[in-house]
Amino acid sequence: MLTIYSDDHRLHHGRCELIDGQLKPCFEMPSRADHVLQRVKARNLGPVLAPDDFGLAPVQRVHSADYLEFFKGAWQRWAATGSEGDLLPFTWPARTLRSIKPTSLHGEFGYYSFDAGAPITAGTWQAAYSAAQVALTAQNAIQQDGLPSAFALCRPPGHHAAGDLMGGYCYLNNIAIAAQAFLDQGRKKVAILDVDYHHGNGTQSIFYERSDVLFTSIHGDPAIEFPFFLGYADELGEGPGTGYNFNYPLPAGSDWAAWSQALEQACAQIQAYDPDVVLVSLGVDTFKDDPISQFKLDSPDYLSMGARIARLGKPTLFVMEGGYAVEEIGINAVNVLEGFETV
Ligand code: SP5
Ligand code: ZN
Repeated sequence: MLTIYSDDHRLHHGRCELIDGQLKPCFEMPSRADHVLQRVKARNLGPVLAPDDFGLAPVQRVHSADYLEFFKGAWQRWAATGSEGDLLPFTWPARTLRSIKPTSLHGEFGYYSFDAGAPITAGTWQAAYSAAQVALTAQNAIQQDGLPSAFALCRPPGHHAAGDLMGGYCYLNNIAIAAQAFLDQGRKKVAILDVDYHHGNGTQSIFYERSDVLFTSIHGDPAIEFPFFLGYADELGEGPGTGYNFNYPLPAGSDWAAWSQALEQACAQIQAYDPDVVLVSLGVDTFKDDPISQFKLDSPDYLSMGARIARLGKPTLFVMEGGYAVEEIGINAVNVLEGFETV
């Protein structure tokens, strides 16, 4: 399988996040991508190529112009104040407050984010821009070159980012940008399968009122798990999108037996939809030793996951999302890709 990868991910390295009442080093760190790349090479998965540059136009198909302008310019505004720490938001337009856009940097950051889990550093824009290009280049390999599958080794991840919101370690929604590119290049129906431990709230929201993108997600029950405020089973889409959104929230402690039942249901929906292409939000934070998650998948389970996805029989784009057990992230992610290739 072809892998697309850019070293630019290193330009994004947030210092700390608030977790269990403590400031800890960011779990979403550069070594994550290094371990995945190492494993891709160690297993001879296939060629590794740098991304092409498709510019901002395909990114603007998913993210609003004002959001992109804020994100692109935020660090300069922050640096101009003489500040050196990461730029972090701390006030959001929650209930009783107005969703208006203030003019100050921190006011605007609150407007364009939903948590404090997406720090902006000097290189965050460039890293996120390149991650989107990684996804677009892998998309292009399937769409233009006719490859049956490809792996976009994106970092930072993307599935929590909505059209004008960052959060949950995500800035640009790499998989949504790739899905929209398929549609803009003539595909009629695309299905997204989000297997990250966390609900893909950004991706869901971007396509919630549309029938040309089927969104399915298996994740920790939001009643007890981040992102808390989206990802419930009764969210089925809206307007023309009604019936094109399926969430499979699972309890803490879910193992492969429970998880794979949800996968069967998601796959049945995807099969019934009969998409032209399948895109997988590939998070491996479902792993039993993940430091921030509560599922119990083991490394061999990821081989089975990949094999099941392959049996959908569709061109498939894998897009890297979460996974924080850094030593095993490469083994688990590449197991999905190798399991896919055994079918
Ligand atoms: C892309 C992705 O996987 N983003 C995940 C963002 C999760 N941020 C909130 C983490 C809260 C974890 N709380 C667990 C406490 C463990 N003791
Ligand atoms: Zn996750």
